[in-house]
Parts: sequence; C-alpha cells; structure tokens
Amino acid sequence: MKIVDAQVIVTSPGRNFVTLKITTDEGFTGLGDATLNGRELAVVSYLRDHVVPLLIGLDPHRIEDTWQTLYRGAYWRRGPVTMAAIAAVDVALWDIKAKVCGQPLYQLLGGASRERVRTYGHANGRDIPELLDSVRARLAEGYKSVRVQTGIPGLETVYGVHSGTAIAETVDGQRIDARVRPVVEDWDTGAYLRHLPKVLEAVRHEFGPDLPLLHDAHHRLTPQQAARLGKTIEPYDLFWLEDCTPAEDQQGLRLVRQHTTVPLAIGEVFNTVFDYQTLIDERLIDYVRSAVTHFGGVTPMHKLLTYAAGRQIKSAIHGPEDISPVGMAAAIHLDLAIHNFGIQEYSGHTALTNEVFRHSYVFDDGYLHPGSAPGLGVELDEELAAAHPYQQAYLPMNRLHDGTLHDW
Ligand code: CS2
Ligand code: MG
Repeated sequence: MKIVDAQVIVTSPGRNFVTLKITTDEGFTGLGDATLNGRELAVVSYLRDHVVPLLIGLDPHRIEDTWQTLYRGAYWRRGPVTMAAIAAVDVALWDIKAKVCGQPLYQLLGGASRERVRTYGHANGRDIPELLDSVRARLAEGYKSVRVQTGIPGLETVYGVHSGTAIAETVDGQRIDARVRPVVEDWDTGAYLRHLPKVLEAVRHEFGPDLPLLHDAHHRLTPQQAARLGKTIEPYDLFWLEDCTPAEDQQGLRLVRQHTTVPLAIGEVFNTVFDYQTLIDERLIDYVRSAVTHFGGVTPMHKLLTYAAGRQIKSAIHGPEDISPVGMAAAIHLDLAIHNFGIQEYSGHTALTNEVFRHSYVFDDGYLHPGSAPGLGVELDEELAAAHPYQQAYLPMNRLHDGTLHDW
C-alpha cells in the first residue's frame, strides 16, 4: 500500500482546527489533528511545505519508521510546531492501519483495559456564586469530577473565566480588535493566593468532601509560591493542582514536592519525553498532561505513558475544546487501552464542530467511550469544513499591574 495524497484542511467552526487527511492507493483515508491554538498556520506550513511532499509514495503501515524519519530526518527537532505536525501524520497512519484491520484503534493498542473512560469538566465563575452554579451545571451534565476556576477580586479578567471584558492590547494608544492582537488580561499573584483557599472552602462547603475537584494554576506561580499554595489547600483534598509553576524548570518541582502532598499534574505544553525526564524519574508529578496532538502522536504518547507507569504516574491527556475531535478521539482510544489511565479532560465541542467532525466516541454520564467504528471513528465533512474558513485568533496574554508580562 502507498500514500498517494495528503491534504491539510483548515476550518473554523467557531474556533480554528487544522486536520491532515492522508489517502492511500487502496482508498483508505486517515485523519490527524494538527491544531496548535493561536499558532495554527505555522503548523499548516510545516505540513504543507515540508512534510506532505515527503509522505507521497510511503508505505502507510510503516508508522514507527515514518515517525523517526520526520523527527530525526528534519535535523531540527522538538517544539510545539514540529511535534503537532508529526502528530497529525502519526495519528492519520494509525487511523489507516486500524481501518485496514477493521478494528477500533484501541484494539491495536492492547485492547480495552476498562469499560469506559472517566472525565472531568470545567466549572468557571466570575465570583463564587457563579462558580457554584457552574459546578451544578457540570454535575447535571453527568460529570463526576470538576475543575474549578474563578475570577479574583480586584482583577478585571482571569484565565478560565469568560468575562468578556478583557482589554485588547493597544497599539499607539489605539484599541484594536481583540482577534487581531492578543487580549491582555490582568494578574496579581498575591490576590490569587489569598483568594483560592476561600473558593475551595466554599465549593467543599456546598458539595461536600467527596467530589473530585481539580484546579489549574496555569504556570503562574514561582516554585516557592506553588509550594505555599499546595500546603494551604491540602485541607480541601484536591484531585490535583495543575501547572503550579512553569515546569520547563523541572527541578523547581523538587521544592514544591518537599512542601506539599497535593497531587500535581503537569505537561500540556510539553511535546517530547525530554520535557518530563526529571519530573518522572524523581516522581515529582502524579499525572502527565500532554495532548496526543502536541506530543507527536499516538506512538510517542504510548511510550511516554509506559515510561510514566513505571513510576506509578498516571495519564491525564489534555482535552480542552482547542483539541479537535480527531485529537480527542485519539486520546480516548489510548485512555481505554493503557493500564495507568488517570482521567480524561473533556470540554466537549460545539454542535457545529461535531457536524464538521462526525465522531463515534460518546460522552455519557461523565464517561467517554471511543465506540466500535474502525480506526479513530471520526469522519470530516470537507464541504462543511470549507464553509468555515480560518479566522485569526490569538490566545490571551497576562500583565501584572505594573505592566510586566506574566504567564497567562
Ligand atoms: C488549559 C487549557 O485545559 C486546560 O488545562 O490549560 O485550556 C489551555 O488554556 C488551552 O488549551 C490553551 O490553548
Ligand atoms: Mg491546563
């Protein structure tokens, strides 16, 4: 069998997605997600201009060799753009291989290790009452675990809280469309450290001690501040504290681990195993968070999770709405198959997105299942995708009150 065509399809059914579609001479097609939120077109060019020409004529069954060729053969390696492009090829080839076998992908990854995949959803509020309503809404939708994020008194906008009042960065004093330049949110670490314990106290008071609660600090604290926060919130028994400090500084987590037993989840911005080595070897984290789409695909993700399993670290594959249903499906197949599954983030997608990407995975009662369709179980409606062209959109940025740029 040979690859005869590879198309990069960009669509924006409410938000931008980049999808690679590979076609073989025997008519099998495979899909891969290449979406890198806020930098989508860089991956489009990496694929169209540099990778697609190399795919034509290859044997689609040679997934490992193709992955190594794209990773080592480029000479320049690692990084979110490169690894998202390689991921799209890898996932599309696994989709094809599973379709040729007539099996859902998880059957090629060792078969099911569980009946279904537990998830967590996002609850957000500008204030505590609004957050409590949002938690109720997630529970009503069936979620059994909930991530909680709120606004912070004194701050106009904050990550994870859709307030709509964010200020677009201005140029020469002129306010400009927030889609053309990043929206600038504001941040105050002290206010956050003082406020979060009150939020968790209120949520525990309202929903009791048993509801698994998660919180995302989104890379905003120093290791010392993260250690302090971890200690402070231990009484609220979080399922995890996520991205408590920028973890490129892997050794920074040693300080956090020395001071708190709060479970730690890290890695959604990581794209190779090298980003995790100290964290995993020294057991500095409890969950790995990379997305299949950003980590080079199913092939390296499966290897990472096997490596993590040796140190009793579990999976928590990244699953916000900016991971397309193609990337989501790949995650769910892995989730069903691996032994050291932890939890799957699942924000879901809009109805229009689910029309563009028709998928066989099902969300029911807080759990996901990939379904029994051969391959990933996702079909792309190319005509509908073409009706929703790319729209420039940046991720927000963060500035402190003195104007210093801070992690968002
Ligand atoms: C967040 C993400 O889901 C999460 O844990 O960190 O929503 C993140 O903000 C986005 O994926 C960025 O594109
Ligand atoms: Mg996160």
